Amino acid sequence: MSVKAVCVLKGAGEVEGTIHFSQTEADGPVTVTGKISGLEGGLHGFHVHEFGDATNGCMSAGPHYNPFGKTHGAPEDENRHAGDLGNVLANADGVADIKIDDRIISLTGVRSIIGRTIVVHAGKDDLGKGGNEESLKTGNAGGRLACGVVGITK
Ligand SMILES: [Cu+2]
Ligand SMILES: [Zn+2]
Repeated sequence: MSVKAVCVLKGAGEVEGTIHFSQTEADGPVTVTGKISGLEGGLHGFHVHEFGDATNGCMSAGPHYNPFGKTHGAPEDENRHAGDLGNVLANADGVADIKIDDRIISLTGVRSIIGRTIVVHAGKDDLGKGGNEESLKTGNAGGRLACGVVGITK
C-alpha cells in the first residue's frame, strides 16, 4: 500500500506552511515532511488535534488526538497522545523544516489522522515534563498559531 496526505497550515497571523505525510505499510511509520514559515525562532509544539473542525479557527480542532486515553508526552514515549509529534524548530528566519518519522500516527485504520487537524503552537511543548497538570494535557505549548485539516492526496 501507499497512502499520501497533505495539510495546509493557516492562521490569523503570518504563520503558514504545508505538511506532507506518506506511509507505505499499514502498520509502518508515517513520514512527515514540510515547511512552516512566519514563526519566531525556536521550538514550537506540533500536534495532531482530534477534530477536523475549523468553524472557530484553530480552537475548534479540540484537544490532542488521543484514541487510547493516554497522557501527554514526547513522541518517543510509550505514554503519549497519538497526536504528540513533539516540537518543530524554527531558525532565525522563522522557518521550520520538518522531517519526522512517527510510528504511532497512521494514514489508515483505527489510528488514522485523516480528517483531523495539525496545529503549530506559539510556544515550546514541554513534552509532559513540565511538572504541572497542564503539562500532561497540552505540554504548555501555548496559543494556536496556525492549523489545517489533513486530507488524502495522490
Ligand atoms: Cu497542539
Ligand atoms: Zn498531547
